[in-house]
Amino acid sequence: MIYKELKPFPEHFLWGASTSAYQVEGAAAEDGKSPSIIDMYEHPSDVADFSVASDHYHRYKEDIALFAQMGLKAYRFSVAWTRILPRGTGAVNEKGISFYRDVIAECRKYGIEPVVTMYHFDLPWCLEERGGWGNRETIDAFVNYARVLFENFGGDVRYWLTINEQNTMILHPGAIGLPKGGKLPSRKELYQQNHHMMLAQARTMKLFHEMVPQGMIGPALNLTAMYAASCRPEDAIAAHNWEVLRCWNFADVPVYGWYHPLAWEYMNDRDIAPEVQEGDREILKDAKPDFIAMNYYSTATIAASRGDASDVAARAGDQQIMLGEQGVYRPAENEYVGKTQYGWVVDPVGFRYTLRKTYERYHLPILITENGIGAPDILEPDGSVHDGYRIEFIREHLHQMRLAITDGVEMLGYCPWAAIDVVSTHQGYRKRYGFIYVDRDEFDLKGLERHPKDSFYWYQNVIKENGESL
Ligand code: BGP
Repeated sequence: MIYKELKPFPEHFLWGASTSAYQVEGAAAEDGKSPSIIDMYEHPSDVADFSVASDHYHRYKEDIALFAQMGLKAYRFSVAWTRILPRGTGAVNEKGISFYRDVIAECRKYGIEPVVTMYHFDLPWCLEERGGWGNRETIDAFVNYARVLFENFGGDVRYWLTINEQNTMILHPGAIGLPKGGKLPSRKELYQQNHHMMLAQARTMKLFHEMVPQGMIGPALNLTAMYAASCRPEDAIAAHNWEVLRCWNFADVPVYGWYHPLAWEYMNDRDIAPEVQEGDREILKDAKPDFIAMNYYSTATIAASRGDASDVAARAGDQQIMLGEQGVYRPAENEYVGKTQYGWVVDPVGFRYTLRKTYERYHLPILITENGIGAPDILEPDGSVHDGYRIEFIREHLHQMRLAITDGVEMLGYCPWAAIDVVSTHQGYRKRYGFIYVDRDEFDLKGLERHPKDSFYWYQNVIKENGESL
């Protein structure tokens, strides 16, 4: 669609940026925080763990001052459950509450809207030992945690995200990590965990609307439109299979209250459908999100399954993410898109396409909670960092978002990954995403000084002009 004129970005658009607790805070065992599953994961020996990360726990004032200088209108961060409730439930750790209260106050001081993720991959380890998300008691534990958050921060935080990338946790559990000596759950177990997370999320959204009526809450999913590898009808079916199983099945439950019909039949056929107890359907039907939070990095291109083991292959440059499923779909190459040096597809037009499909399906406003490019940025001797590739990446995505807005998609804001350099989920510290460089290496912590990158100044200008020149 070519338009005579592009619509502007909305007046109160949330120009923001994101982080998550375990990737930025450090202080992994300080002030009463207990270990989460993330702290217990086995790290490949050549990448940083999360014990110090970017030391944001001690430097949040300096960091938020820099975010303010960049002009951010929103800062998306996650709360570590293990700081608030070190035993998963029970006694509240006041030091944890006061840390996040200070972070929120610091944001407010500069007019930055805090956007809070309640759960970003980091289940308390003590709950994992009792069966984790496989145990229905974890649903109650999560809702209790939610209540503590709403009681303490509900008055100061308007935008809330329930669970980050539930679809990644269920579909690619190996990408998040494995406990030392542990093994991956079976797919049957994973879809049962998924069902419990869905119930926890639904009960939390309902509670939220009772306790924080002026706020907005939504799930944060990694959404990706799929292309068929050719106009062969079987490729179209396979692309639809994977789009449903990877994306819509995870957003349909919070929005419509039940699983996508295709996904439900697929789970039944493979004997991996969750056990559903009496009352579960009502719980799922009873809750509604106010918006969809979307993490978008890339699209995928899909061909028909050949029905044998050759359907499955590791994602280029990343042995921990397996793509393809026998009898469902196989990954294919796309000559029309780019790739990062980590093998992730770069597809700004696919961003517009994914936004259109998501909005068309749910008719809910969309908040982008992640989008960005990982690269081993170089700190120059004069303290500058020339990350023109990041500027290019974000500029193109924002241009496509503006086209999507012109297409009629309702957008709340854009919080790319990441506000500041953080530890990558499984590829360490050399894979950087931030607008602000943190001077540390994989193992040498150096001085952890902060240096705005070129993208920092570029984004500052974008925010100042409300995206007018994009
Ligand atoms: C998303 C996660 C983030 C972040 C990002 C980049 O899936 O929500 O926590 O890690 O991906 O991925 P990575 O760190 O693997 O490069």
